[in-house]
Amino acid sequence: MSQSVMQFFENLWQDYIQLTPSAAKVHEVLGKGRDIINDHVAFRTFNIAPVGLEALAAHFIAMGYEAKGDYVFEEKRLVAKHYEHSDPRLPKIFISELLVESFSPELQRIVKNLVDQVPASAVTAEDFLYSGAHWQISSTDYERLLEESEYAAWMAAFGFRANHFTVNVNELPDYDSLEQVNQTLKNAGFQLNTSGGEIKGSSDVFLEQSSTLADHTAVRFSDMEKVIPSCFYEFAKRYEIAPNQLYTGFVAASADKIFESTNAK
Ligand code: OOG
Ligand code: NI
Repeated sequence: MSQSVMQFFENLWQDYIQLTPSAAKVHEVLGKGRDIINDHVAFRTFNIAPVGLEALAAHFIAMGYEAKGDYVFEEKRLVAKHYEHSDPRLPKIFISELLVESFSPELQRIVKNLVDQVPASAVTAEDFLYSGAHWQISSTDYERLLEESEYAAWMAAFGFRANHFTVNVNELPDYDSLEQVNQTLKNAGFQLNTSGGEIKGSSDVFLEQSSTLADHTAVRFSDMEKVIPSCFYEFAKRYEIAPNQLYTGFVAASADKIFESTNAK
């Protein structure tokens, strides 16, 4: 018997806050004990079978989600899709995949070696989206990936799990603007991602976004332990595209900067 959608998101959240202790603190600071509604959850992967974007999406399609938007990130050599559920209480899902073939032969070799270690049965298992890394990687290979793609390095270290949850600022009592949310977070000691400015997007593109810089966590590589950036929290405020109809898509130019929330510097 498969787990309920509620149980799935609870398991996903528990895995995420283990790597991202500041997420629980974000909820305390912004929610003051009340429930926080999430706008979306984001996942990353490599475009290599059996772990391509569609293999991750299949889990959400099975829960009743539908594919909506397509996005291309030329410089980062990524593509992404977003998914929505007819139940408005369920978060949107943003899944990206790295176009591995467009990188150096060495990066391709390292990444293919990781993906080769993933059993096909793990990908369809109900815990796949919070199952982490199914491989061993050395810190030197991690550093090698980092030279070409921060995204590839993050995937190699952390594998399959939520990269970030996103507070739905429209549903947040006490806050009218994303500026106010950011100020509260900074007053509480959080560091925000300033790439592209603290607020990415505007009412002109119907979406404003900001994010914390990723927490740091100790990862056990095959040769040594290293403290590296893990996951972050995002904040999104949506604007109406028609009366009583909020924009539900993403904005590639803003997303391009949100990806950088897991950069080491
Ligand atoms: C995804 C970055 C894009 C958004 O909301 O635009 C994104 C990532 O960092 O994996 O989440
Ligand atoms: Ni996001």
